[in-house]
Amino acid sequence: MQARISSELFQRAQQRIPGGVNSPVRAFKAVGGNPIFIKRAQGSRLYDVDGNEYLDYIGSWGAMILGHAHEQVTAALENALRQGTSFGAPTAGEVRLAELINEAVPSVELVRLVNSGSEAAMGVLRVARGYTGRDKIIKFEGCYHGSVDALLVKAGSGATTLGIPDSPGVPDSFTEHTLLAEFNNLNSVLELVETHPEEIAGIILEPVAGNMGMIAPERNFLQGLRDLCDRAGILLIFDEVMTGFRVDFGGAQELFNIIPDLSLFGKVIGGGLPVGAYGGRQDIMLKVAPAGPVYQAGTLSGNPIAVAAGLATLELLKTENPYPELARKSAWLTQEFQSTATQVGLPLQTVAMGGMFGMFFSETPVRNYQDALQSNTARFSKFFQSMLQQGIYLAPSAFESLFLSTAHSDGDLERTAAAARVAFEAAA
Ligand code: KE4
Repeated sequence: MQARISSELFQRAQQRIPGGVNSPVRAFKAVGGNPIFIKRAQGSRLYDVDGNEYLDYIGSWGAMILGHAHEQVTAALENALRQGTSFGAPTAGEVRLAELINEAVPSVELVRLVNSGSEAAMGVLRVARGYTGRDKIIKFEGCYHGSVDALLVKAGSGATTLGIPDSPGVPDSFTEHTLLAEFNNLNSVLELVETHPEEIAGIILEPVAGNMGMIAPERNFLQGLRDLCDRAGILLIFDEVMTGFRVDFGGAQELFNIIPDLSLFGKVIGGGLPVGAYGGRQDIMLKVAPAGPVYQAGTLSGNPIAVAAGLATLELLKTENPYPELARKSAWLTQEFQSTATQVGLPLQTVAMGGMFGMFFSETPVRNYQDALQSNTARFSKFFQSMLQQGIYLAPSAFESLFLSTAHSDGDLERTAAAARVAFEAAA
């Protein structure tokens, strides 16, 4: 596989950009080799600057659920561009997007648009604390909520990938109110709540963990959190930046029928442009300025171009309801991976939910962050490199999830399963 131009670009990039990339996980540090520079994308495929073609299972980390350069999303963008790109004033599109989010996720009675999932996490912490008058927040080891000081504590995704889950540069005083619990372990949460009565503003989690690899919530875990929050006057906060409009149109909260007090969104709701959002119960969100005193602002929040891409994406998801088909495809592919790995004698754990799926090279089920850290990342790297050489582009880290789009055909999946047979042999 030719990579001359990518290599030259990476050398140049490192002269002017830290690590040569604008987000750490893109640097391939965990899997070895240099990142590939992408020239264009269409449907389920990426095309790099050296003319190589890949089947894409990252989809811009989950945003591109309709595939790349979808004609209706592109048309909406072209139309919006002609009207101007940013006004710093309210537009009808923002109202429609807020209404659509509420239609899909009824628990989101009021929503504030921002520009990234990280910004949404900052906003949601502030309003949770402002509403309850309490300071502490419980998060879970391995869950990732963006590069937010107070939440870069045992954070997943790129922070774990690079071995810096607790980043330097975050003063202890910024994380003294951040309490850590173990995913799928209700007792670890109960202990914290009993130790800090009346002090905890919120419990924030990815309802399906997607940033320590993919880990599903076990039975009663989410309901247990809901009941605990109700008893202790704590706000339940679902970070659905990844799962929102990904595992189902109404997100994980619809799939598991658990209603949080506040939710975060990103990725899909921007259709590939920068959009994040936080929202939830009206009485809580009415605390957000200018309705209330909790301040949060953004020059490009609700940007008309980004909103146009998000609106086109959500309208298509609403009318097409691709989730059963996405679930069928992710289940088929993970079953293929599972049976092939078994034939090769490799212990593999897989999970699939709607348009996202995950895998761990592990003898035992992966229930939490510590289990994930025990998985065989060296074997994952060999698998990743073999798949890449065969034109299949997976997340360059064992601590990420994989994403399907409506553009992935059954033929794409069969090709991926065939490539995996070779890659499992290479990883054995
Ligand atoms: P952004 O600030 O990157 O838009 O969103 C942060 C975020 C918040 N919450 C969840 C559940 C997320 O998955 C993310 C971002 N996800 C990572 C992928 N694991 C983004 C990829 C990257 O960091 O480059």
